[in-house]
Amino acid sequence: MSNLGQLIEIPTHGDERGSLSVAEIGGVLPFVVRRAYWIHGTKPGVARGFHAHRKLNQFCVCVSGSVRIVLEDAKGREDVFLNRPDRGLLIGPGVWREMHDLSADCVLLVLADGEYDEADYVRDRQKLT
Ligand code: T46
Repeated sequence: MSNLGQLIEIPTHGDERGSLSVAEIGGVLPFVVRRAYWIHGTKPGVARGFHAHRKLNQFCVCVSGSVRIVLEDAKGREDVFLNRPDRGLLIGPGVWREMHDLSADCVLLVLADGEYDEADYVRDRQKLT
């Protein structure tokens, strides 16, 4: 369960060949994807993130390995563990995020509703409202 983010089961088609998971607008995706990036090859013991976004919505899928994502806002803080390619985490604006304990094989795919914009980042935790 998550209150600060939304954990979403991704429709997955399995057959004798394996599995295929789908994230599409009108399905699990509440926004049109304008950017995709993925985090991989993280060095042992390294944590990432440590910011919130002013407007950006993102859908994160750990397509390989595992990661612990810490979410925080002015009301609380929680851990979300991602380790399945058929589950996504929706994170909206105003939520602080940190990525910890990324496994060596972790590939974290992030789908976003906006282009990269440094002005959208909130890097001072005290400014979370
Ligand atoms: C987020 C978490 C989950 C770009 O040039 N374009 C991009 O689209 C992104 C995302 C990053 N960059 C550059 C900016 C930095 O020089 O790539 C470098 C690493 O980015 P950053 O330090 O912001 O990476 P993380 O892992 O701390 O945060 C990223 C996203 O930036 C952020 O939006 O929510 O993953």
